[in-house]
Amino acid sequence: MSYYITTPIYYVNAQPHLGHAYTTIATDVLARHMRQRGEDVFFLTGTDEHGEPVADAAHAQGVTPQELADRNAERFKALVPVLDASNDFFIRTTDAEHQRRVQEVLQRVHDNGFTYKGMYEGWYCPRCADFKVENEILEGNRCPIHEIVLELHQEENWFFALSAFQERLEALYAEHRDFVMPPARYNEALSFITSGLQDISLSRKRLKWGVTVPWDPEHVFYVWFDALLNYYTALGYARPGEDLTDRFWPATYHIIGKDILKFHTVFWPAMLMAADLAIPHHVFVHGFLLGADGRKMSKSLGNVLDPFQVIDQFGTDALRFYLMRDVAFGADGAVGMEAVTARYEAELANDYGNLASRSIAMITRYRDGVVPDAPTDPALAAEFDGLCERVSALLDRAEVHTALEEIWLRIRRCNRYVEERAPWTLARDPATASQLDQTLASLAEGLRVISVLLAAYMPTSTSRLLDALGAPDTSIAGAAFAPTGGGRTVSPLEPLFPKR
Ligand code: ME8
Repeated sequence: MSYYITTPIYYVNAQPHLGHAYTTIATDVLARHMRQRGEDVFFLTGTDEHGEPVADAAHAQGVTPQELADRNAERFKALVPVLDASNDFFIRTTDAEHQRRVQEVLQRVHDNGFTYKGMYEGWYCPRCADFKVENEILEGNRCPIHEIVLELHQEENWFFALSAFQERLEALYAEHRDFVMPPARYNEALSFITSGLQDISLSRKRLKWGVTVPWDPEHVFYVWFDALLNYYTALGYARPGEDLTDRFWPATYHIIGKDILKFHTVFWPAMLMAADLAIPHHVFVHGFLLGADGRKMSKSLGNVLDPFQVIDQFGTDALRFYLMRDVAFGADGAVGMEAVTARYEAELANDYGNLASRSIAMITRYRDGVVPDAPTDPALAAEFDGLCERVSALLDRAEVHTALEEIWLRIRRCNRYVEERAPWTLARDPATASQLDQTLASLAEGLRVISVLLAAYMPTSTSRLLDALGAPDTSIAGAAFAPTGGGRTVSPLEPLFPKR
């Protein structure tokens, strides 16, 4: 089965920050998990480089928009391997191939009769690249986000006939209740639609930094149309000489933050309908990471969690784990360095790291480093019954947080098992040798299954551990608890999560 998953493409007028890392990591967990299941996966991320904010930022810095885009796109590109994200392609909307395909698709929208020329007058925020409607405008005609004074713009635009898609969008939502997830976001998007759709600007005349409108070259496309199409255009040129569109379109999942819901759940499917293209299966909308004080993260409030600092201190796996563990996927959540440290110590070092090191140490000490080829304990095996299926089903719905909790419960169960069985006591009496064999075989097996399931979350640590267990295979078929220990030889393991 093909599985095509995307992150938003990030604006190059700012620096990469934790919010970007969060979406990219969650998307990567899903992509890696699906690869473990043997699915045909394509994972896309990239940068959004056109539009007024970029042109303005470049102007302020005395460089061309292309120079600014080139410089900042590199920063976003460099972040991907730092996060250990396994994307298959990195798209930049300034790629010539992307721009050509944007023109092709939107020409079709035009030919299909869904565009018209009109006069637009409204209050415009250049930083948002957005016209504000009445109920959004702050006192003194200011932008609700940037608080700068809005500009009254009157200009000739091409319009996209969004209102023509009211009924088809309502039908889409009625037939596909999981088009937008989680359900609260589905309701939000649907109520936006049912409250009545207005046509939207498709082009800008004043601006030069964008994709030229092919049927009216004095205009460039409004940046959101150019940006959304990245999900489609990338498949056409990600692999030189090969067109992946038929193999991967429509996308399985767009993972986005709640700030860009309207664009992905209303404008985007309408645009695809207008171009006779298939609609993606799901848009998963996650919440916002907040400062530890529960307020919006901002440098001036001093409550920003810096992903690079977490990585320097605790490692990439710890950042990935922390973000998937501490914030329910879909909800807002406060994050901070104290919580990172607490989870690192209690859960990574103590729960998982300790289970790994003591299991391997006991196999080494009591059985010369060989996992006994003895029957595993049916009581412990029962605790793993259906686990792989449950985790898979949760990740089918992009529930990265709940799936991780399922896995963690088994880590805690295995630690209790060690205490219950007290292998150090069993080792003292030759009469309990077979019980010790069973205990060690069961622990090795539990640890192996857990690590296969955790591999999508923490690829580096799990791979070290699985290598030490002599069982490096991470395919999902291996996530079933085996009836015997297997007789594999273990090797020494440096602490996975050393004290910091
Ligand atoms: O909106 N918490 O780009 P952008 C969680 N270019 N996620 C956050 C976050 C936070 N505090 N802050 C940002 C754009 N994000 C457009 C998208 S797509 C066709 C075009 C994440 O650089 C989250 O995924 O502002 C959010 O949707 C995205 O970054 C916005 O990135």
